Amino acid sequence: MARLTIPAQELMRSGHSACPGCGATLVMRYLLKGLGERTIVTVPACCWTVIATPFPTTALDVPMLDCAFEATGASISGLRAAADQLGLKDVTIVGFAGDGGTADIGLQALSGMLERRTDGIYLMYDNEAYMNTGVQRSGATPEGAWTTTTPVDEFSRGKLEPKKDIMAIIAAHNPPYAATVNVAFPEDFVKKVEKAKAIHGPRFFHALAPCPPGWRYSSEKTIEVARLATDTNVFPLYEIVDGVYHITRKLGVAKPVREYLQTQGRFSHLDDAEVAKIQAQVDARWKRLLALEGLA
Ligand SMILES: Cc1ncc(C[n+]2csc(CCOP(=O)(O)OP(=O)(O)O)c2C)c(N)n1
Ligand code: SF4
Ligand SMILES: [Mg+2]
Repeated sequence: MARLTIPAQELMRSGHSACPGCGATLVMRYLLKGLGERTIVTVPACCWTVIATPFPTTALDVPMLDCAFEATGASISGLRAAADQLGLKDVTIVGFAGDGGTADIGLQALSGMLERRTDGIYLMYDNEAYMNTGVQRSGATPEGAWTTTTPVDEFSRGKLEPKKDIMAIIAAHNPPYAATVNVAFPEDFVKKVEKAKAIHGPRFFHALAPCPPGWRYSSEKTIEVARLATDTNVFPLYEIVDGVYHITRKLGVAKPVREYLQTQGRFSHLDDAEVAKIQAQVDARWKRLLALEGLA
């Protein structure tokens, strides 16, 4: 049965500099609730470097290192080696990076960390674009979405290419644990983090992080948008434990993808045919996931 409470301890403070309704702040909050205070966080260039550290303050009650945009995976490995040298065996090292810093420029360092079997956690918070620099498309931006570099005009209909499947890339490295998490389902989120914390080796989270200004919706709707992402099967919740897939939220009948798309201005230009195409893609991905689960 799903647990109905999450740890009360707050390791992320109020007074940070995120936009109202920022999903990425909730991602950090729930991650740290699951990991506890014996944690060191490394963060590359992204919204979160700005959120956490408006000088001379910090929004975190754990140590945080700023690393280069492309270097999160290497930074996790380095911190792990340093912690081991100092005898800090009980400290969890976690990299906290955006989709641009993970699925694009940081992919090589992430792959290296996974291949070296570094004992650390990598979380990609996915707001589906380069938000900190002004909503440019990333490899994780979904097909059809408006961004400032995938405009909607007489030449273009938003992003023309499909979203990169980061979980498939991670799965190909055979880590002991990988999971998707969503801020609309905090019990599921924290439970997965606690489970990952108890495992050794490279672990990965793909976290959905709705972004009001980038996705063009009103800031009080973050949880509604996030919940719809999962309940339409756009962002399924699942874990992969030693190669075995397990879907952690399954509705009898998923909601139509249109319900999710219409909450956000970045999709407001889509016509019926384009929505039907996205629905078909979501259905195909869900079917593939069910098949992967069935392999267990
Ligand atoms: C090598 C390098 N190139 C470009 C930048 C500029 N830059 C800083 S943050 C950022 C976007 C990060 O996007 P993402 O990782 O998705 O995080 P988000 O801003 O969306 O939170 C870019 C391009 C940089 N800091 N370093
Ligand atoms: S731009 Fe988006 S991800 Fe960045 S702080 Fe604002 S809401 Fe959060
Ligand atoms: Mg991003």
